[in-house]
Amino acid sequence: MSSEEGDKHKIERMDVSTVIEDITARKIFNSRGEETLEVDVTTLAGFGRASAPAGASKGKAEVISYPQGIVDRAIENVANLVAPELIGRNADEQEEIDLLLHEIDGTADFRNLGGNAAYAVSLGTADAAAASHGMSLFEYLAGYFANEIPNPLGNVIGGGKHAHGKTPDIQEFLVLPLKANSFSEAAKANASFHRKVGSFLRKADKSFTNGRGDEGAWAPNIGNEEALEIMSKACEVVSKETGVDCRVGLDIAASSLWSSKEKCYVYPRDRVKRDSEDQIDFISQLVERYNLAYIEDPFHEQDFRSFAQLTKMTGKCLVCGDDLFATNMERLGHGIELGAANAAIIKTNQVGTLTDAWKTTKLAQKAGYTTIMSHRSGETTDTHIAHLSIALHCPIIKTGVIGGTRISKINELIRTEEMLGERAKMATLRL
Ligand code: 2PG
Ligand code: MG
Repeated sequence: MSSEEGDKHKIERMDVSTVIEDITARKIFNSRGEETLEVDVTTLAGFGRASAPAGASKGKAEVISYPQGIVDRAIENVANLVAPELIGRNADEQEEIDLLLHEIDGTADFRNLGGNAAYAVSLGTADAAAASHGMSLFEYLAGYFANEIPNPLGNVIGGGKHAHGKTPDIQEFLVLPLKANSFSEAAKANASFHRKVGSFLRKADKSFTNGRGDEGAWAPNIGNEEALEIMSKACEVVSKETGVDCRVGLDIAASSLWSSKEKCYVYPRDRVKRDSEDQIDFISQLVERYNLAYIEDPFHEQDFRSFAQLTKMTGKCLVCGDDLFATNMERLGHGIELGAANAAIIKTNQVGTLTDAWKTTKLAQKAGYTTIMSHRSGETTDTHIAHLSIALHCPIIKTGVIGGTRISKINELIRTEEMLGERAKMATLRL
């Protein structure tokens, strides 16, 4: 765009309260103590702020978080490239702002600007626009009738890349409370579940020190099946105690286990290697034996066909792509064609902007996929994904059970439920 056209564009919007007056980026820290970036967006009538999360088990198709891996470079880019372009524009025009971020970057994977810079600017802008209108983020994005609260999918036992030492090979053992009357009730069931599993672990291993992994999940010295037995037992007990039907889910994060050299999945803790066929058998048996409600990334991120095979075999269980789709429309489109899954993880920082995440979510929902708004293993106390889960009509939010950076999202949904009052409704799941 020529500078003349740009100025005209800016002037036309000068009388609006959502005109962007300032954009500032700074370095802060995430829950792992790693450097991350936070962006402030100031409009004439409001202020917005967003900080970027970070993955430990990242999909290869994700955008590049930072130019050459350097957070400072992304901060400089916001100051030198983004702010001059965006100041004077209207924060209400999300799609236009996000398109500009793509233009400024000029690559398909945000390698110049940094995907996390794009993320924080994109979300910070939406946050500022909402504040300028005196609205909460989800209402600003989706309107008055957005009233469905997601079901919380919570990490209870962790292993893989989220914990170290002799923890299970599978990255996440999750609980999904079904048929709760309210979000508060579901969150309470998850917290009881986490506590109960802690007490079972202490009984099973006297030397267990209450250690936890990146997302607040217990990080015990046990194998995969032992962890599943404990999860199952907790389901029985907690479902009875709370009246909420608790079910088990898994994030295998299988790309972390896949050895492209050996062409098999290597489970170091369990001392087992499984080729693709063995992996399909193993996973489908787990689904049946433990009545799993949810299975994420059971195969490595290039194996769309095994995903499709499992999806056909497992009936109602949600077979979900995270690293597989990387919130990327093209990859999801390919998956839909092949029938690779029936659920998709939505992580905005895997694609960079809110508009991109929104488009991928719509595509998934149009194909009948269950969409799951998700945190990353490295988080800040930001609460935006709580709002995005409602605004993008995701019936599930995956955001941990305990720990400050997880509870911040849970508590925001409790406040939102209270604010919606009688209009609040738990999203229904076909499970
Ligand atoms: C995942 C996520 C979040 P990470 O694999 O689903 O639980 O982990 O952010 O490390 O990719
Ligand atoms: Mg995952």
